[in-house]
Amino acid sequence: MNTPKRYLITAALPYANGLKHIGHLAGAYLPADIYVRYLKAQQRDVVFVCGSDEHGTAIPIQATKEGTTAQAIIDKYHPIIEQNFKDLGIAFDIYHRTSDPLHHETASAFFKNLEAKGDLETKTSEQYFDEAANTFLADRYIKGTCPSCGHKEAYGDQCEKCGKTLSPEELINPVSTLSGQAPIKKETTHWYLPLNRHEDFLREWILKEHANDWRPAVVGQCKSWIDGGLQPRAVTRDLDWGIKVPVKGSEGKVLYVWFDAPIGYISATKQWALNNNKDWSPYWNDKDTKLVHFIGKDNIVFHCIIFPVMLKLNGHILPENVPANEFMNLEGDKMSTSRGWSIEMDDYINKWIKKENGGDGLADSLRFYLTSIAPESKDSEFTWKGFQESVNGELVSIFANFVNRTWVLMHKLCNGKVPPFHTELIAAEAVSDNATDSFKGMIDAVKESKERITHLLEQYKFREAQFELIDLARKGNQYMQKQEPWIVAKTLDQNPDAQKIIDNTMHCCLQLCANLAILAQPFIPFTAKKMCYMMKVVDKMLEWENAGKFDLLKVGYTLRAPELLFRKIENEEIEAELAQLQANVAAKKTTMENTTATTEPTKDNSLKPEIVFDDFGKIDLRVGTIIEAKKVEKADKLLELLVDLGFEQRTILSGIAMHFKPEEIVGKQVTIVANLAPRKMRGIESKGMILMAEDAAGKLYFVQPSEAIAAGSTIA
Ligand code: B3M
Ligand code: ZN
Repeated sequence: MNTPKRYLITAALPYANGLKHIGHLAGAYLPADIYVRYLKAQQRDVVFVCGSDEHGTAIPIQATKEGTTAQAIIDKYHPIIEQNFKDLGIAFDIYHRTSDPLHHETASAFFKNLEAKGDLETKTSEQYFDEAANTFLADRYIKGTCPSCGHKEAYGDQCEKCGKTLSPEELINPVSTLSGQAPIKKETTHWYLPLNRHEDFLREWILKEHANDWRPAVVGQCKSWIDGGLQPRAVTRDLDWGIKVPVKGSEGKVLYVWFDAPIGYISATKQWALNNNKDWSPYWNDKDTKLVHFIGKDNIVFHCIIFPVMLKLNGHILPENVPANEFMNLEGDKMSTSRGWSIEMDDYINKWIKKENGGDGLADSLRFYLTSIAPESKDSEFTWKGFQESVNGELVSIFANFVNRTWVLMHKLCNGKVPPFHTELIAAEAVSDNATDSFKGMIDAVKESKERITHLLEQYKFREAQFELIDLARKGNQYMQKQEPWIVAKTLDQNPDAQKIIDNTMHCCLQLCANLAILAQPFIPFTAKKMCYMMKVVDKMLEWENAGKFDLLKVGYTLRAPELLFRKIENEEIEAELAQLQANVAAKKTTMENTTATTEPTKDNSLKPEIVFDDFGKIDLRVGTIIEAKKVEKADKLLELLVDLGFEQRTILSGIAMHFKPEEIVGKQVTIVANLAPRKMRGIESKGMILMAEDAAGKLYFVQPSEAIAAGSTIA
């Protein structure tokens, strides 16, 4: 694409149902902000939109937890999250909210247009209904036993124990969370977006046009969705919190949250335009606009498949890229607010930034570390030790150290002014392969760094781009170390050129600092601003086109005293954070399975006689979930198990009573020989067999899928 006329950059709208953690920050908001700051430094026409996602069942459910109303929940969390982003330098042009009337209007009009054009279908089906509460039940309002892991409190959309995505129909013994009663099935009509009609378009647009410029993981997820067969998606729900379906005869129904939320990007743009006396429409309708969605990987389908179909049907432009990030883990485990295993932005801000003067250096410290471990191509891991090493090692000892030495020496050896530079000495510089040997080498190094950083940012490779920045600061240190102006200063009496040599070195270091401020600005904006203050230049100097120039600071100009850019992170601070995390975990203990083998290797090589594929093909192996287990009377070795196979539950007897207590194994997934002829033992009919692994010491293990999957899944 040639340079677009304008950019519309979005970051996923966070649910306003609670505080957001640094994994969210690293996933969508920070990379989006870096990209936007870079584009703005290029003087491009950019609008950066975000806001609160205030619909969906997540909100009323949080309200029930906090004993308040849905409205009170969004009014509580929206401003906190908005302020948290500001404190961390995430500079949206607008932080809107989907409860705003402008959004309701926009989303309603969008739906009406698709409905009027025949782009939606209606379908009547049976759904769970709570007779006592006289309402249909959204997935989240139904609880029951997880068919995969046996967890008794699984929700109708997901089991929070094993993480499996569920539909309410899959729950065993479903009950309504509103009345506590078993729900009945009742007919209801909903609107559907028939994705199946758009398969050709999606294949062409994603799998052909964007096969190479989108991240492989994004294209891969889309491909498996498309190959899995696109189905009509319901875009309405029976719920009383959300945007009313704007069609007659749809009382009690609202737009599905994932239908209205992405339209929130459009409403936010409209509100921004109103606030700034601009026209919103070209940002969504003109082909010369580059639209980019920054999201986490759990939102890929919505942004790459469903929303683009909606956009196309409503006559809008499509995203040019959707640079979704993978997840960031924390100290060896998945980040999760509900389990207490996370660092909330709000917490970090209160503990680290607000407590000290100049604390915004610590906002940049967090930004810097998160970008240095950005999960751009695979999951990554935040550790407090890593944070300390990154800040102390790269920001303090390399970046800040170079700037600080430059300032101190400039005040000491050049009267606090930008020294002149003496061309005649530069012309006489020895030619060297090493950039850090000479003034000329350093100019080239800056130009090359700028080129590389620009290229990497254009490709959404923020982690590598930031690495280049630090590398340039490292070169600055090496250059200064080689020139040793403090040693040259000792020869001022003997060497008539000494001051000139010092001037040139310091001139070079100062111009390099100005360049570093420009290139650092997208990543560590508070620091870039502080450097402008020290240099007594206006923010305009930070424009990208200035990078690579070596006359940014005027000769003879008096500069301010150095500011503290970054401070060291102490061991005690890190230890306190780790202790805090452990305390949270102790409160909400999670069990982690030990997956490392501790047993002896087997020596048994007596394989059974060879079989052909057809022999094997006769065996029907399935994944089952043990939902009940008890001892069989007068049989020491036998357990009587009730196993869920998805399509049915059956009794299976297994000779494992000497190895497992019944209560230990409820919820476990096992491998079942499902077509084994039934057999009676102790008067009980056993229908199938459970496969067990046995180690050299005779200990038994279940044969399980690597992650919990739907009961009844086939094994072949
Ligand atoms: N609120 C889900 C999430 O926060 C959802 C994103 C909406 S983006 C339009 O992960
Ligand atoms: Zn489960």
